[in-house]
Amino acid sequence: MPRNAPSKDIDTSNNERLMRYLQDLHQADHPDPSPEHAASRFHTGRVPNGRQSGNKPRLMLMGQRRSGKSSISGVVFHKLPPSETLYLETTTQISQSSMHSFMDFQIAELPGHIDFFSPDFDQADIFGNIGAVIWIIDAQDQYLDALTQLLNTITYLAQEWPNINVEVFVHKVDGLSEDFKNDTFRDIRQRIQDELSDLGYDNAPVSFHQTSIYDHSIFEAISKVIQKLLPQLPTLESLLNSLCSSCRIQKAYLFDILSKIYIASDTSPQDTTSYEVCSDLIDVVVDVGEIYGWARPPVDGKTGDQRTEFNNHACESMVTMEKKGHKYLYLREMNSYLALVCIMSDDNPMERKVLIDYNVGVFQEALSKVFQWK
Ligand SMILES: Nc1nc2c(ncn2[C@@H]2O[C@H](COP(=O)(O)OP(=O)(O)OP(=O)(O)O)[C@@H](O)[C@H]2O)c(=O)[nH]1
Ligand SMILES: [Mg+2]
Repeated sequence: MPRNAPSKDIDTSNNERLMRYLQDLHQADHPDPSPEHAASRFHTGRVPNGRQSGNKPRLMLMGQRRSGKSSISGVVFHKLPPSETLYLETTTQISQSSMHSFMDFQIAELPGHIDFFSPDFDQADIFGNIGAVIWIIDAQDQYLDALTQLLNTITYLAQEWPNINVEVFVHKVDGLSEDFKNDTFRDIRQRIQDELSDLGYDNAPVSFHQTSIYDHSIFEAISKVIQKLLPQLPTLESLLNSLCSSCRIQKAYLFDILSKIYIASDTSPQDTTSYEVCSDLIDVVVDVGEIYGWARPPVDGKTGDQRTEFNNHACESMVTMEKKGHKYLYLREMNSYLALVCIMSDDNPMERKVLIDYNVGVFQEALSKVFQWK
């Protein structure tokens, strides 16, 4: 489907607005620390560690034995079916794996029995270029010992590696009743926060998530962990907000197709169902694409596999609209690795398809500039 030419009812001022966001890109990477800039709407959180890790989000999984570290890494990054994690063997050494997708995610597992405080370990080697430590707590087991270890790790990291985010996954919540799950989560969070404030670490960068490999929660939690490591996040959020308001989109996600991690979404409140439904749509499109897909035509002499592939004709035609309840889902590939997936509200978006196509095209162009691809 060829790119639609702008018509008179198209919001062309949007283009200028998007370009203005992009002009602030250098600031998104290096924010001005002065108070008036600190509150800038281009920055939603702490400036992450993306730069020094060469824009490769590097994660370290930690936690007690059998807490589920290898399972998480297998399910999220290697497409291991959750039921097969039952047969995983104990990890004995620090193991590293990576996934080559839109970004090269890198994930390492530090086995529970390894004491990284011991002088035998080169801590700089382990933590030197890590963006986030994900600490897994088995919510189905006794967790008091794990909390003590977690506290030691947080205080150590806060002193030695203050740029590392600590993400606590209260894991295996699938086996718990709704009430017990929430009580356990609150109890763990409260204990850690109380201890940290007693020790004077109120501002330690610690976040908590409820996860399970048997549903979407693990993908959603990892998405949030990775987003914090992306220097481009505030810009992407602004672009998605702008797209949502110009096309009356309820919720928009930018997904990494292979891993189903979303690297950004607009900043309106979200619920897990929205993520689930969008992520399922990707599965459907990928499956259908495998059966009925076609080889991407070369663009300017480049093959469809190259990451610089933006605006080719194939991704223009990857549009799916689906009615589900009162909502419409819209998916369009941005390049071979990224897809924009949106939930639209009740009125039929087919009626303003031209407007949506045009604005999504502008968004796609903006993306290519954010990631400096041609
Ligand atoms: N119910 C449930 N079980 C899980 C979940 N995640 C992992 N498990 C199970 O937990 C057990 C241990 O998982 P592993 O991934 O081997 O744990 P680990 O932390 O790597 O263990 P070590 O390498 O021995 O330190 C396996 O039997 C998994 O099937 C989950 O979300 N829910
Ligand atoms: Mg393991």
